[in-house]
Amino acid sequence: MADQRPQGKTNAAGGRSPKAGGRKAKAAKLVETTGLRPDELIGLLQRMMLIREFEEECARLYRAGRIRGVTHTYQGQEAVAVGVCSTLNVSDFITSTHRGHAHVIAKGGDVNLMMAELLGKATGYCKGRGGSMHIADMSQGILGANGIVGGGMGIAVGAALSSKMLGRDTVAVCFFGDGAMNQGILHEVSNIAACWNLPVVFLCENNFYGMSASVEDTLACKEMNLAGRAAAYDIPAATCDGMDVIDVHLATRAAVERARGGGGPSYVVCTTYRFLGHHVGDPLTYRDKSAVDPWRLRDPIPNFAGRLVADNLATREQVDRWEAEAKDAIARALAFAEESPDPDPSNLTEDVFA
Ligand SMILES: Cc1ncc(C[n+]2csc(CCOP(=O)(O)OP(=O)(O)O)c2C)c(N)n1
Ligand SMILES: [Mg+2]
Repeated sequence: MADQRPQGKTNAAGGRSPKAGGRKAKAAKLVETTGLRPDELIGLLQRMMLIREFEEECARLYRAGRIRGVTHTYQGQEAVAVGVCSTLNVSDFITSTHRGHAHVIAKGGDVNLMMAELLGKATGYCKGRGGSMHIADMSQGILGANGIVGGGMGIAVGAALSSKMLGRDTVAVCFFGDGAMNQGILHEVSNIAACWNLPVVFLCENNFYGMSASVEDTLACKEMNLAGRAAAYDIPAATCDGMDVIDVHLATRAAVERARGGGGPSYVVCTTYRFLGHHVGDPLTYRDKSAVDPWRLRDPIPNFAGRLVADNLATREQVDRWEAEAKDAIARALAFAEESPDPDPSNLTEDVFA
């Protein structure tokens, strides 16, 4: 599991050729194999494109000194956020991480309010006071990004407990990384979630690194993959291809349906890769420069676009147009943020509870 080469399914043409990667038979049956409508499948691609454009803009703004603090972007991992959140209802909950812009966008967050928050504007999600790692939107079940690694775990299990106590059928999905797998709280919440049969999905994004520490160096039991840990709590687990939005959707859907049906918690581990550094300013000295190349060939966006085209669900022209629309939406979000007022210093002590 410590092997960082992507397993199979590589489309050497970067998704441009429908025949590449042995995908054709499956691609021709996307509607049939997923049960999703064509517009829902197209929506997956459009949402991944919107996330990519948002993150590219964030990186530009950070490098230009216009976003302060640290910005962790998500390029390469889009299929995870979108595949997971496409299985959820508005009333379901997610908890997110320090790398959380994509989770928010995929769950229905507003890119205008996000961009305003990143630029520290009064119209932002947290009135410009929180920044990248504190975005939350209760109206969409987004219980918050979190600068504490593993910080969302207890919150997600609390949300799942509330669902159960209130007799609701809502599910909580807890996003976290391979690094967070080693946080102590995961042991505590996994155990209690299993004992109390809570409707929660522990969703691990294995991008092979926690900052500069590789999974290879930090996973004690090499024989057991990350999902194998779930066995200690008698929790069912699945590992899926985190570069394939459909694989993520199907694996998560099974876990969400189990939770909603009273079947209790699950682990889902998505194998993925971050194309860029831990944060935008990371010089990436710990990772071989060429290590990203095979993963870029598996870029979830052009690959899924290629599958939609191969399946006659989209044309190349439509794909290009959707990409342009995503760029436009982010340009509008930036304009909204730029035109928004700065916070008023006289309000500084508002929303301070202690
Ligand atoms: C409790 C805690 N310990 C350490 C850190 C510093 N830190 C920030 S991100 C990170 C790595 C997290 O790795 P992973 O969970 O794999 O997520 P990824 O960054 O790969 O998305 C660390 C150690 C922190 N923010 N919180
Ligand atoms: Mg990681």
